[in-house]
Amino acid sequence: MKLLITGGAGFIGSNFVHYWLNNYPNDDIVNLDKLTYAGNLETLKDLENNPHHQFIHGDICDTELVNRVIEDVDIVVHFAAESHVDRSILDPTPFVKTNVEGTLVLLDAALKNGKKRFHHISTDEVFGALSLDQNEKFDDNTPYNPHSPYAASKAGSDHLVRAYYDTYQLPVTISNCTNNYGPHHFPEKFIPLTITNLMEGKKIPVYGDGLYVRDWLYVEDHCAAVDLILQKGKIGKTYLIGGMNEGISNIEVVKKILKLLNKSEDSIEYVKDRPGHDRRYAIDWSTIHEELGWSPKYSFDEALEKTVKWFIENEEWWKRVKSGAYLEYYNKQYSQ
Ligand code: NAD
Ligand code: TDX
Repeated sequence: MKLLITGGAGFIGSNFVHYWLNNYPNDDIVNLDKLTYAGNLETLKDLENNPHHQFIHGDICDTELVNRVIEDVDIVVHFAAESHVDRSILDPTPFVKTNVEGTLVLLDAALKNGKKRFHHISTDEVFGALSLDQNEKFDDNTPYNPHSPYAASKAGSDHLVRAYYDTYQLPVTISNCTNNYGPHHFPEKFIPLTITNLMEGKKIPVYGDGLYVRDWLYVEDHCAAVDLILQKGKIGKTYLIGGMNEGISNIEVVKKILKLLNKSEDSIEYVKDRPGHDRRYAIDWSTIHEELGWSPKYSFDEALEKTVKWFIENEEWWKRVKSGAYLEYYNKQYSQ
């Protein structure tokens, strides 16, 4: 089987490429990635001589290129996106371009090249926010209510994918997943930023009161869920994927990492809140559990420890990421 993976040099895409080639070493992967600030070829170094992995440096908005690379693949797994909420607040334009227009280019190419099987990777942020004082979760019936430009652009892409199924019968599936964490996570996101800042002796910028809640899922568990959807998922269906740790606030996450790294709470610095900050996310993943037999393998404490260990052992990787272009953005984001 031959897969087109978009965004396979980013955090989840690169984990998925490695997951797939470990589990299905005879399959072929074409990895199309624009290498924005978030794409990192160093993450794919170990695959340089693997004849089953072909990297193509290119933009999913490039219609001609996309039509060329999609021609002989069996499945498209679409990860490529602008993915950081704070960046979308500073400038929404690239989010609409890549997340909405880029998805449309891919869908159209998938349709015109023989109705390719298409899996779209999306997020729980399309559903908006839950409150702290209720136990409810996002489920299969939750309506879309995105708040950030990032979430709105992902919602737009989800609607387009569904429209290509309803209108043209393109064989699609969609997954909306909660916050991932794990190896090769770009250190602008909360967990890797916290770990690497502590390792550098810097403060941890905690937004607002720090009581925001995310439903964290180890990236390998996300990859396994997508694998099952590709193998057994019902065409036209959306699957919700989530973690096992509802209720853990950002400040509790920080405290767990402080403990793992043997650091004191003096490193915590409360900073200006994110505008439109969603209070809580939590996903009811009972459908994918009952229908496809998926459940997360890792507890939060176990996989957080694994993640911290990975960052300790791979200092060279994240130090190179944190230098150069990344610092320019970092200073702009935290200058107040
Ligand atoms: P990331 O920012 O780490 O990686 C995105 C990758 O896409 C990068 O390699 C980048 O170079 C590439 N890319 C960006 N624009 C492109 C374009 N126009 N053409 C080709 N490639 C382009 O993102 P991530 O965290 O790995 O997220 C991957 C996907 O998963 C995204 O669709 C995101 O919305 C979704 N998602 C992420 C999370 C999470 O917690 N990170 C949770 C749920 C869903
Ligand atoms: O410096 C920070 N301080 C802080 O308190 C940063 C970067 C974040 N935070 C908070 C904001 C959130 O409540 O931590 C929480 C997690 O923030 P992010 O890592 O930016 O993730 P989030 O905004 O929740 O979105 C992530 O999960 C869903 C991914 O970036 C998205 O791509 C995915 O769709």
